[in-house]
Amino acid sequence: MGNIRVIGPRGSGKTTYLAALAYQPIQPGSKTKNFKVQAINEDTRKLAEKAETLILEGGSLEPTGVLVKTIDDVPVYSFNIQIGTLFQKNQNINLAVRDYPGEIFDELELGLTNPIQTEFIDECLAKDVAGCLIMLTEWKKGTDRHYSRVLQRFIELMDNQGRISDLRLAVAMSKCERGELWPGRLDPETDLFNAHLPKSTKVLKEKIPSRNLNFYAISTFGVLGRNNPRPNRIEEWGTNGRNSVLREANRWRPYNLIAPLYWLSTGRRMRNEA
Ligand SMILES: Nc1nc2c(ncn2[C@@H]2O[C@H](COP(=O)(O)OP(=O)(O)OP(=O)(O)O)[C@@H](O)[C@H]2O)c(=O)[nH]1
Ligand SMILES: [Mg+2]
Repeated sequence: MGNIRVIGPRGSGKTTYLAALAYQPIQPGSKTKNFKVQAINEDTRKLAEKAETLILEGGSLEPTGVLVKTIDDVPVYSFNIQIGTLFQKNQNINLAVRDYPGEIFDELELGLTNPIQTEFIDECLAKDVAGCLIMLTEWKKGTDRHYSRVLQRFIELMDNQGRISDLRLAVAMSKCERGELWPGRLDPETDLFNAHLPKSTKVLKEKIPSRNLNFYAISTFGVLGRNNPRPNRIEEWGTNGRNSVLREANRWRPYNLIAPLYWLSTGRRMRNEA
């Protein structure tokens, strides 16, 4: 079931998110871990290894292939996710996710110019794609305008391909362990998107039917503990908060990695983690 695409600007945490999914860190203190992820192809297993050798050691993954020439140079990760919910036991979701470099997304604002962008769009909007996870990350002044233009363009392209009414969009604020954002995770639509990215939110809500649009907060790094909301990350010096690494590997507990994928592929909502 369900091809899903993960898109979003440079540095929004897409590859790290996929690596965490592939690696699945043990979740200390979690009694409700009700999913199991299995890496299916070789690329995914390698990514899981990177999570283990790099993220756990306090490193940052490389930005994804700036030099890619065609879409085939962009890795596809595939996962099998088994989810048990309260009412349905062990549903299987097969996910094939292509890990695009963020610049393709950022450059949408400029209009489609090069062949790789055309391929990217064709692939994101193909009929067999159930939905896109759009990871956004900035929320300071000025970003909303950029995001809203990119999204406007993306929606135009969805329309051209006849996907306006049958492509789900899960719009997520990544790295939501950041202090200013963390409380907003409980109602991301209101407290993250309406509050910080009002233009972008409006563009989405105007054009996408509400049944196909959902807002999420995600943090691959998470916080230090259930009752300890300090971010489990250290900012890398000189990157203006853009790059971070994990702070305490043995307390690694990502927040909300699965809920958006579950909804994207089934159309059913899963309870967000608290
Ligand atoms: N604070 C915080 N930083 C994160 C999180 N996830 C990833 N990062 C950091 O964000 C930076 C960018 O992460 P990537 O996963 O490379 O981002 P990307 O979206 O794949 O970027 P491109 O491949 O360049 O498009 C790295 O320094 C990561 O360690 C998170 O949950 N919280
Ligand atoms: Mg990447």
